[in-house]
Parts: sequence; structure tokens; C-alpha cells
Amino acid sequence: MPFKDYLRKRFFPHIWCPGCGHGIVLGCLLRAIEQLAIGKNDVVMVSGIGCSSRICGYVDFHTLHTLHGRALAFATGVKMSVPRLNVIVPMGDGDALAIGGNHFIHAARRNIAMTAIVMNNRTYGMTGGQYSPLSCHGDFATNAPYGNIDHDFDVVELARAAGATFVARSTTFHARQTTEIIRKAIAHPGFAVVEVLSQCPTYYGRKNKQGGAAEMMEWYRDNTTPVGSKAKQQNPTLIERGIFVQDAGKPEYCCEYKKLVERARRGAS
Ligand SMILES: Cc1ncc(C[n+]2csc(CCOP(=O)(O)OP(=O)(O)O)c2C)c(N)n1
Ligand code: SF4
Repeated sequence: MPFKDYLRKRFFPHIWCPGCGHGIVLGCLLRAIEQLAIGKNDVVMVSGIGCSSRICGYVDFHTLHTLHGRALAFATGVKMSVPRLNVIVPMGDGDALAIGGNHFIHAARRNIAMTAIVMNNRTYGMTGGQYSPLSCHGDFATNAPYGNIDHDFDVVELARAAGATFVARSTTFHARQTTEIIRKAIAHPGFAVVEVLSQCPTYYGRKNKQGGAAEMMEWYRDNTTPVGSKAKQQNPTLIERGIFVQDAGKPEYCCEYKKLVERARRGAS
């Protein structure tokens, strides 16, 4: 099915600002699903609240637009009820790692098969540009007019340490790579985390004098490098992108739960 048929056209025009990166992520996600030839009825998309979470409203899958920070908890319930479904959870950096941080690490720890996409614009876009746990030290935000004194999480390292079995990073500039990574993440039989650096020109870009959307995407081009490249050794400030973890060996949570139920039914301990 052409990816355009996955859209709920009646909900357009979308709410995103001109130049917002989230629409690029939506395009990559739909192309990935198209390449995997997954039918509309076999995808459940679950989101919280935020500009990024609005993706859920625009796709013609089964969708749940839930509470801020709680998308992974709802998604866990859906996946455990019907494990054959492809569960995809698009989240903002605030949604995933501030209010939703606990759900994030525990979903990773359990290795439940779903795809968590963290659309990292380093700010709370929907509520007016406050700093998030992914805003960098020294970044400016609506509520950090003298600079943010917190340090940011590294999503890749956090997901890896928490036990996620597929961990990757890309950017909206690298749309083809993002599509390919999301395709692999959806096909992965465990908890998959894909961080996508996604520009918010309206708040993060403006507050941090990064220019418009085009300049912000050029920054992604110039300040990232493929994982394991020599460029990173020469310039440690470069952000690596690519697949960092891909491990199909760890038991998946729904499979373990099914075995547990069978053991209980047999009366075995
Ligand atoms: C329980 C709760 N707390 C706070 C909010 C307000 N709120 C809505 S979206 C949001 C943050 C959005 O930022 P992010 O998740 O990074 O997504 P973005 O809008 O940047 O894509 C907040 C704090 C809420 N809706 N519910
Ligand atoms: S406020 Fe930022 S994140 Fe939200 S739609 Fe506008 S550009 Fe995108």
C-alpha cells in the first residue's frame, strides 16, 4: 500500500509549525511501514502528549492518544493483550525521558517488543519551549533565560544500559537513514529505541540562535558522523548516528509471559 494511504487525510492540515522536524519523522515512519508491507490493521500507534505525539492523529492505524509520559505504559498493555500487533510509540524528549523516564527504562529492561521513537528537539515544544532532560548544558529555553545548568541524558547510552536490544540514532537531515533504521527497529523482536534529532525552529532554534529549519538541519549534517567513524576520534564533539545495539538473543517479554501462563496452567512451578 502506498504510504500516503496510511494517512488520515481528514485531519489535515497538521498543527506543526513550518519547518518542524516532526513531519519528516512521520514521512520516514510511513515509508518504513510501507517497505515492510504491514497492513493498517496490524499496526497500533500509541502516543502521549506533545507536538511529536500528534503523529498519532494523522495515521490511519489503530491509534491511542493517551496521557503525557504514559504512552509506553498503555503500549505495554496493548502489546501484552495482542502480541502479534506491531506497536509503535512516537514520543517527544520530554514525554519519553522527563515525565515518562521511568516507563522508558522499565520497558527497556523488560525487552517488550515495540518500537519507541524519541523525537529529540531538546525542548518542550507544545508548551512553549521549556528545557527538557535532553536540553544541553548551557542551552537557552523559555524557563532558562540565563542558560540551562542541568546536563542532558544520552538517549543511546541510557537505553543501552537499561537493556534495550535495538538502539539507534539518526536525524531529520538523514531521512533515508532514518527510514532504514525505523524499518529495522519495527522488524526487531525486542524493545527498540530510535532517537531522531528533530528540529524545533520555533522555540529551540529561536532561543539558541540556530537559525531556521534549513540551518538547523545543516547543523545535524555537519555535527553528526556515522557510528565508529574516524571523524569521531578526531573530533569527540561529533554526535554519532547509526545502529549502536542490535541483539536478538535476549528473551522477549510477551514470549516469557506466555511461557509463564503455560507453566501456571500445567501447575508446574
Ligand atoms: C501530566 C501532564 N503534565 C504536563 C503536561 C503539559 N505538557 C504537554 S506536552 C508537554 C511537553 C512536550 O514536550 P515533548 O514531549 O518534548 O514534545 P514536543 O512538543 O517537543 O514534540 C507538557 C509538559 C500534560 N499535558 N500532562
Ligand atoms: S513548537 Fe516546535 S516542536 Fe512544536 S510544532 Fe512548532 S516547531 Fe514543531
